[in-house]
Amino acid sequence: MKGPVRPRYDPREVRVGIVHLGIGNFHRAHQAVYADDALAAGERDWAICGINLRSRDIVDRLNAQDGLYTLLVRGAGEGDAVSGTRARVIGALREAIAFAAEPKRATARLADPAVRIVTLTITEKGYADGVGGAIALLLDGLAARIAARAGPLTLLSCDNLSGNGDTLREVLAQAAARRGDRALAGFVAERIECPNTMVDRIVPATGQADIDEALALTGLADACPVATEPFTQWVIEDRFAAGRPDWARDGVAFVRDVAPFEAMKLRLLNAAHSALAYLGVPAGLDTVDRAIADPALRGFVERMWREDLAPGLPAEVRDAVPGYCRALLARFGNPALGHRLRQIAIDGSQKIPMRWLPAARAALAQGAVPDALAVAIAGWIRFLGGRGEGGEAWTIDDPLAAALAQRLDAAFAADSLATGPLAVLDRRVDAVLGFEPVFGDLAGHAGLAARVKHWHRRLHVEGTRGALE
Ligand code: CS2
Repeated sequence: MKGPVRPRYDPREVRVGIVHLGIGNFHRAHQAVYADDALAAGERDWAICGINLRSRDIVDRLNAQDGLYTLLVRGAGEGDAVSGTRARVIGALREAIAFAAEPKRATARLADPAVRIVTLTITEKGYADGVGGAIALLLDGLAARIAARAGPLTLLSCDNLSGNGDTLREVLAQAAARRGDRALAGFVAERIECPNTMVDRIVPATGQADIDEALALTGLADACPVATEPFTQWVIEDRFAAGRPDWARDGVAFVRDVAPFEAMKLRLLNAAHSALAYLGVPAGLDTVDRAIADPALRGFVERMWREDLAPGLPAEVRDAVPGYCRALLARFGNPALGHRLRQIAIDGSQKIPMRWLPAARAALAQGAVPDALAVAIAGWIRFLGGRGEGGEAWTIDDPLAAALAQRLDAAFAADSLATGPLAVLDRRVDAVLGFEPVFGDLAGHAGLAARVKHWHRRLHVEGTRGALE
């Protein structure tokens, strides 16, 4: 068997220029690979110091193997650019810090003049300012940076939020104002750049099969390999405060405005992912490739794209839509990824407002009811019940799970036996659709509610396949 592709540079001879917050699999299969490319091309100042905010498990595993890990790129089979699995050792992650264990070291890294870019993958919920969170750490780091006169900094959000850079800047500005620190507020206003970015690569959670395959392919025991697809994309607004790697060489697209790309990705890729998860899990489906191979679900996703999601996309990307959707079907169908629907189903309350609701809002504003999106929303509401068509159960992993459960429980009111099961189903729809933290101004929209109730009943009575066929 062929050995792994090793770093084309000596990892001991590079310097940290990027701090990353959130060293999960997505970071290690995306931004870290671009940093690795820059290091390999001879730009030796862009190694990464990764900081994990919550779990220290990944930090310990990485430190035990000098930050080196295997990237497994799995092709879909014949016709794909990659056939079989390719292994590559990534050397870009030179330091890993568990914030909870070493907060001072984390802050000091952010104040290091050699650090010129901070990248973030902290998920949608990470943008709420809280004790021990990323926003608090960033502000501490910026305050230390002011004290050290370490110079300006670029903060690159790599999360699936619309306007992720703008959101980050806004959250930082508000949090700085709450601290009442004028120097800090001034630094946030004038000395940092937060370009918007669109990031794309499908990266499932690591399982034992990945660990075994990494060992088989490379002969190296790796406790934290990452498996991913051949496709990768990064579009960034070219506003950097203190320089950047020459990433255009490595395939990054630098643009003036990311919004059209981000809308296309969130509304076509991520919206479909979430719909497949909430309709597929209750039907007993396990992975994205199985779900998209199901004719009822595939047909539904294509209808949702065609009728509700593609029409409102910005003019700049409209011509690209058919090709993009075709490519997505192939990416979703990659059987080598084993991308679990339950992983995608996590944090629905944070994802749905970015993925489904902008298009729903636009349609409703024009007097049309987005019927396919109503199916998807009904799917989420049924999913929140925690029980599938075959009786299987799951727990809801979502920061707003408790509030949602409370509303759903209240829907099963004292007169439920008298009003009958279908009325209870309708009340569950009202309970969730009326939840403003998710639905905002759409909460309680009568036209939308009527369609969601229709589909929610059908999903319960006929099951996913029956309702969609
Ligand atoms: C997925 C994304 O878990 C999810 O919610 O939709 O992580 C998706 O795989 C990536 O955005 C692909 O770039």
